Amino acid sequence: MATDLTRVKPYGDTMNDGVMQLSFSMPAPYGEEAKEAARQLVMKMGLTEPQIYHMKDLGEGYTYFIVYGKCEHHVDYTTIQVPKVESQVMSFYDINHYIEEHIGRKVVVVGACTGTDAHTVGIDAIMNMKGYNGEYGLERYPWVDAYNLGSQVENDVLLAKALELQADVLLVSQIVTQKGVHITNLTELVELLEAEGLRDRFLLICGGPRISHELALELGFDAGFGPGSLAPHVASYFSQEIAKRVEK
Ligand code: B12
Repeated sequence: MATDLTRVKPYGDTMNDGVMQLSFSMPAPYGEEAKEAARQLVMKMGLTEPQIYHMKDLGEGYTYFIVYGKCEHHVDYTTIQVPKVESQVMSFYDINHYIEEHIGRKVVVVGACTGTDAHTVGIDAIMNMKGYNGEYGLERYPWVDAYNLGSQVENDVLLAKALELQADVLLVSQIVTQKGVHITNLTELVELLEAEGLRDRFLLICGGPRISHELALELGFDAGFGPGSLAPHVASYFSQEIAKRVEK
């Protein structure tokens, strides 16, 4: 039977049974009362027939749960529209050829993980010479001048360096999202650029495990890249976008 995409719901054993799995921790001491608390909570969330599949004592009055339950809701998949980066993804060789042909000079890219965030692996994956997951990073691209400033870079330091290097593109990585710190950092950068009258001077791109293109647009960035991003995704976008601006 064809799936009805206007009424999509989770399934576990059989289509449309609504079964889903949740995992969470609670500040409740491990035991039967904690189990019952988790069961009641899941029912309050609207799931029926909850089963505590797994629970583990996290120590010091905390318990971790994996719970199965039945979801009674469905969504209309056919009405969903999600903003996506629209550029055509090209290969390492095609991107360099494209920049040579359509821009005619090297693209200058300055990247950093900003604020107090010390996670370097994400920005390195995009920028480092050796690359990530089978793809070279931007430092390897002959038609890109890539400068990776590392982590814990303040927004004003990033901006000063970008101006000094005459950057075309700013790449901002945000991994830590506790208390919405990524939103604060990214918003502050946009506000700084706007205050200096420099917002349109750079193509502004952010990335991280909890960044989507939609969120990036909301925050005033030109594009956002989430988990699994690779250098060619980013380079295809910025080279095509800069070429559009050059051709105008
Ligand atoms: C390694 C690691 C560390 C290392 C970092 C070392 C280093 N040099 O980077 C160390 C031990 C230092 C560390 C410290 C901390 N960490 Co840590 N860490 C991790 C861990 C295990 C892996 C992160 C990683 O390297 N992922 C691999 C890379 C390749 O993936 P990625 O970052 O998502 O990047 C990809 C995309 O997101 C995207 N991308 C990322 N950036 C950008 C930028 C641009 C421009 C683009 C286009 C794309 C892009 O492309 C990348 C490639 O596909 C994660 C858990 C996890 N499994 O993710 C926790 C995690 C990120 N850490 C966490 C925390 C809480 C911390 C600490 C606060 C812990 C503490 N209490 O001290 C500190 C924070 C220190 C600080 N000031 O920032 C939490 C964050 C929770 C949250 N919601 O914010 C996580 C999720 C662990 C957890 N589940 O609690 N951490």
